[in-house]
Amino acid sequence: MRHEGLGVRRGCGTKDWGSDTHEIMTDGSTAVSPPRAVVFAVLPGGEAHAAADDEHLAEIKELLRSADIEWLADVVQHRDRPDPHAYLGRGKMAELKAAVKASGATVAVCEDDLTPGQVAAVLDAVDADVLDRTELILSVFAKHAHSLEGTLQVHLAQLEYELTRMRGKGLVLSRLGAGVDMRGPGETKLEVDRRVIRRRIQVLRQRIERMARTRRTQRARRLRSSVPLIALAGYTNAGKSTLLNALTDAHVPVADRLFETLDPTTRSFRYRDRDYVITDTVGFIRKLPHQLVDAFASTLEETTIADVVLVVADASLEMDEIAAREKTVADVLDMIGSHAPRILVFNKTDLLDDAARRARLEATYPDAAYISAATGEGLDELRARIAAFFDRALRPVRLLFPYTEGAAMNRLRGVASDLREEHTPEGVVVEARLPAAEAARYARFDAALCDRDRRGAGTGRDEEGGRTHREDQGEGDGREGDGRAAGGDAAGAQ
Ligand SMILES: Nc1nc2c(ncn2[C@@H]2O[C@H](COP(=O)(O)OP(=O)(O)OP(=O)(O)O)[C@@H](O)[C@H]2O)c(=O)[nH]1
Ligand SMILES: [Mg+2]
Repeated sequence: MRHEGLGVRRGCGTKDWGSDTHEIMTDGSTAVSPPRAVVFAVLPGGEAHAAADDEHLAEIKELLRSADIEWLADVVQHRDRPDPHAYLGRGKMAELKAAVKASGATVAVCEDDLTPGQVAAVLDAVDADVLDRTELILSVFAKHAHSLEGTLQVHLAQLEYELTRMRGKGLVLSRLGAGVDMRGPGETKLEVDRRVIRRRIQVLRQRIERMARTRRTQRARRLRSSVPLIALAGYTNAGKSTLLNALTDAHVPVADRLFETLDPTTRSFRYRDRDYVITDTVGFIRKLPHQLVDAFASTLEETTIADVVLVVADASLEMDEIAAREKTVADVLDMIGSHAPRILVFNKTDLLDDAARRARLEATYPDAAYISAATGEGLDELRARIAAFFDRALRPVRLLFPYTEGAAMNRLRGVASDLREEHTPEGVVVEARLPAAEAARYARFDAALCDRDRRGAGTGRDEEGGRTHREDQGEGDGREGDGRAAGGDAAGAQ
């Protein structure tokens, strides 16, 4: 049996650390088996409580599953804080070594982040690769990145993390430079490695920035169109993509594993004569590596420009866990500068078969929406709630469109609510409610103003009306006549 290393250096590398092990079969062929892990952790509390330990380790096991790494066993030490040098105490380290040996594990996975010194200490002790929490999360991201932008973003985050791990002495990445001695005068191997990584980081940042620019152009078009913008945010696996699919005709892949979605998807839906644009992005997790937040900054911007953020939460979890995840999500949203109002949406209510549980949840979160994206329960109420949110910002208007202004009139139909039309000899008189920005855009058609114009000189408005028409065509993104087309454009933002 031959084990292929999980990374460039054991426990730290730019590769997807969750690499498979190739077992050489008797007939000479190779069979791929997933890496096998022993998890180790320092948990608070003097005494061991198996149930509490399981709860603590549940998430790291989910991460392992999402990274296609098989969990074999765990070694837990109860103490206030980890050993600063080796993470585990001497006795527990021996236990970890024995567990790795006995189980045939190929990797020891730490529930928490490790310092470079602690990585070195564990590597010294066990005959296996070592991964810490951030590396594991990065490896899940690496597995699930499909688009070029997503792949580059994950790679950038990996390199950024790697750079922080290289402060320790002797943690050299021998693969860098492909064996060619790239040392400048007086440079150590470590300095060369740092220089090479920094250069790669710089190149990646430039490439990602170029892609982000395209996305921003598409986004600017959306912003200008004044269509209400909604962002989905929330803990990974809460059901954000399932909700996007349920509200729109999107077919974003959905799976019961963490960080299934990395690339943002934007779609539109129509409800009571109004279009809404909604974006699904990458999910959050406790201790989300800040390198990932940095690398995914342009993706996460979607959340910062929305008019409202739907914070999707999993209603089927324990109350403590729900509260902890809410805090994590709120913290990440604050960190990325998302200041839009938030509506808490509890999803997966179909899994709440205990009425008392549901009552307790509703009592704790009375302002939340309760839905099942899978069965459709509560979706109509959610749509109504979204509509009500935007309604509050609507202004009533009374406009007069001369019959020559058909295109501008059509464009209005895509953004107006409660629209009433009346045909008069002067043109179509429209009563409607509009978002503030749209109301300002149509101010020239104000019916009262038109009356006054007609009574006055009269010719000035024609000129102004002509300009308005051209502006509307220019900014309407070819949407005249069909508000839905706005969403079609926006959907182009991958
Ligand atoms: N029972 C039930 N399962 C649901 C519901 N909504 C989503 N799920 C399941 O929950 C899992 C995660 O759903 P996703 O939509 O991929 O979750 P997500 O929030 O987009 O997750 P990431 O993209 O990984 O952050 C999938 O297995 C879904 O089928 C629901 O209302 N009820
Ligand atoms: Mg998703």
